[in-house]
Amino acid sequence: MDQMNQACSSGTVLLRSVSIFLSNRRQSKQLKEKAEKNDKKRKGKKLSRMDEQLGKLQPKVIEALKRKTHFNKSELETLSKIYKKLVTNCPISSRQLAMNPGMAITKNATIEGIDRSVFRELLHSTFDIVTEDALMERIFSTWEKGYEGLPIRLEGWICGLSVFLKGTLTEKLQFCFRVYDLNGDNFITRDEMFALLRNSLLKYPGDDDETREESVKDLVEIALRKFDIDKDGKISFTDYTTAVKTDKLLLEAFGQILPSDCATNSFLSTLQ
Ligand SMILES: [Ca+2]
Ligand SMILES: [Ca+2]
Repeated sequence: MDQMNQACSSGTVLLRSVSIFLSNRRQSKQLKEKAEKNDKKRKGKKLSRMDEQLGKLQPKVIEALKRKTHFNKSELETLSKIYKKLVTNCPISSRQLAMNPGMAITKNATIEGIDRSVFRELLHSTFDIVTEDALMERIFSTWEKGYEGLPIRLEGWICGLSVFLKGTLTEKLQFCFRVYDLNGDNFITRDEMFALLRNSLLKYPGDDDETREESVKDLVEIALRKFDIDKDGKISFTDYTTAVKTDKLLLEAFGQILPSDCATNSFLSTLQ
């Protein structure tokens, strides 16, 4: 528990440093350029190592990410710098090793990435996502990571944010559907809807568990009437897409998992 608290508080500190970093970015960019000019004359080699640590992307990586995402060069560079601020060395458990046998890492190793406590804090404070833990966990595990159960690496961070902040409706539909399809069998079933909606239903004083369970069951049936276009008792991706295209508000019907427009715009404006 202590470890968890520690991880959470280090996450908060990191995020604070990110927001300071964002607000001072222009100023620090000027200072950095000045410093770079001076440094270049004296220690060229040391500087290139420093750039790496600051999250400067190689031109090849920038080109590849420009093709894969909706971000331009300067946005990619800033996102890379934010990544460097958020990154920690996360210990790799033997369970994670077993799940990813192809990985070239040794036992008791650590891997650089954004771990779940930092990620959750970011979703909450920067992207205005106020949702319960179970859904937060789903967002983390659905985020493009390359390897199951591991922290988010640079490319996954940027590709995930591209959908999150600038995604097309189709990209957002795919992301949300993957989050809501809890067991990954390509259908959102009654049980899954029940689990998702139970958590998001407010507890009213005087409501007992039985009444609440009944209300959730009613909600599930209402959701099925909206979404289950082919009437087979579960929601396929085609059902979901068809329903959302007729009513955009249905995109996050099973819990908020995307940033608000306001949070999106304010984050994107800091990247300019
Ligand atoms: Ca499912
Ligand atoms: Ca169906």
